[in-house]
Amino acid sequence: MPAADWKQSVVYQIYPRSFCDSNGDGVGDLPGITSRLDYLKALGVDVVWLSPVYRSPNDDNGYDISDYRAIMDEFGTMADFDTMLAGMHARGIRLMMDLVVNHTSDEHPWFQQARQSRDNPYHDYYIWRDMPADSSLPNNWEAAFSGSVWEPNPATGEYYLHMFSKKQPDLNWENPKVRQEVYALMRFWLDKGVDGFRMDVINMISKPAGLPDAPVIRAGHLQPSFGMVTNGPRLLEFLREMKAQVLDHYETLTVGEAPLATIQQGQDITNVYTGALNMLFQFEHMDLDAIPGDGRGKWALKPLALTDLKASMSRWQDALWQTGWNSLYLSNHDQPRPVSRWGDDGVYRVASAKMLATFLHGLQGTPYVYQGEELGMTNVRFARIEDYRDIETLNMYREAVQDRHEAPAEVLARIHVKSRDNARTPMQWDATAHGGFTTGTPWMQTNPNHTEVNAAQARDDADSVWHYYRRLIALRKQLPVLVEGRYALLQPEDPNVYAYIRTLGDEVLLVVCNFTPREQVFVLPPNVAFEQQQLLIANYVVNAADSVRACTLRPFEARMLVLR
Ligand code: TEU
Ligand code: CA
Repeated sequence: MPAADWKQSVVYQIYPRSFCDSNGDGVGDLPGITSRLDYLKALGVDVVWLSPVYRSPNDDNGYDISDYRAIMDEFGTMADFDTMLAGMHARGIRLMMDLVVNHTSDEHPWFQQARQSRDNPYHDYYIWRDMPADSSLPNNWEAAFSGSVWEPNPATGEYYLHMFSKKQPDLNWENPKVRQEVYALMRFWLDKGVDGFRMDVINMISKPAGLPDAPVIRAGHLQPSFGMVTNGPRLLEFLREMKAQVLDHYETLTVGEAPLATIQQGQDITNVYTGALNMLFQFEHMDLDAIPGDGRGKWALKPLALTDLKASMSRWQDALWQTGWNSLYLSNHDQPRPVSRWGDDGVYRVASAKMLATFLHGLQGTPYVYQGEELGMTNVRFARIEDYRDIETLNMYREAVQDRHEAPAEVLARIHVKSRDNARTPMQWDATAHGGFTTGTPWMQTNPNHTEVNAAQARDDADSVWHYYRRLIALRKQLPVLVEGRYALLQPEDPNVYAYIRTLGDEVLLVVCNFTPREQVFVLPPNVAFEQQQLLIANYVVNAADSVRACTLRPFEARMLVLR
């Protein structure tokens, strides 16, 4: 896709299981999405990222695929898919499918074959190690959803590698047949008219030779291992091959999910001349409210320091300037709701949701809106672990309570803050039962606050978070400075207010965001000279005479202005 137009794009992520149920079985589906395309059109987004809808036993809600060319029965048929895609294109909305090829489901025919014998032609599609007589593990790697990454396969007397659940065996990308299989299934969807891919944990596909032990950072045998596989020796080679053999032959938009991505990796992979993908999802800002190096990972909670967020976002804004391109996101189906995480989901829910959107959409890159974010949907605090569904959450709870004998209430409190299920409660369309998501019983309970927080209410209220997102998204289409302007941080040490400028020629865009529930005084540094100020958008009524040179910001107040 010519850079010119996707650089103005705003992407909307749909988590199909929780978006809209059309047939009352309590599970979202493709006809449900099709029935809501006018909602997306009205919001103004022009690209949809659709989380996986392929055939899957749903061990990890679709990120465990058993047939890459078939639609999961619960979500509908291929005809439903074609109707949805045609509906999107008719509204000028493009579709990015989720490409999950670091691993397959263990129910995929490739793995079903591979696990039968060592000389099965599919055996080398996966990663195996001999299982010694004492069953000792090949290395000390812990899987993402707890436990070892190695699962026994008695039929061949081996272990197979799975970085995620044991029903998600990793593919062996060293095997050229595996790569050709992936390129062929990408062409299948691109030939159907799909416009690009979000690529799941794509920086994990090249494993280090010898699969050496991970550094020991905590007691016990198993150690966090993501860092061992997220920058493999042949990663760039594989991605460049994918580009040459597939992406270059179509107009595509691509974003690679890259846990633990470094600035160097971001520059290498998104470099417009020598890279392979349009942008990456890097996670630096997503880890800022976890204690670094703590063996409990994201569950080791610590408050966000705004100066850390400024430093991280500024590093990526500066590093990819004019060479690569950033993705901009605060939430997705793996992260808690931003307004609960970094805003205030009580009295300042609306103001802080708008502030976080202003902060994010003012930056250089492609903004992503995760379903419900445009309504200011919040985290859910289910009282019982039985109400949770996410494999990562349930495995963590079981291990913490049963193996480490931690107090269930304490573990549940951490789940309330960081569980992926916070993002996966059904979409809140209206104030009726189950938020109008289904006429049946939802696969997961709807957040009880759907009676206040819902799309119908938001669209009727011109001052809602929804209409604020609609205006922000429209600005990106109107203002070249928002797309091309050079980013510069102001007052890096201020722990309460995040202010930055974007400059394009003699046009300066100023974004000022109060990240606190208290009033804050803001004084513009004298080196930001201007004669006129034009307010573009703000989440409070601002008196036109109120100069941004020095002003008092109300709780979570945000302003975006053009200075000339
Ligand atoms: O997520 C990869 C990933 O980094 C997450 O596992 C993340 O670390 C974790 O969820 C944070 O809590 C991708 C998909 O987005 C995720 O839904 C899948 O579970 C995972 O890959 C495996 O496919
Ligand atoms: Ca359904």
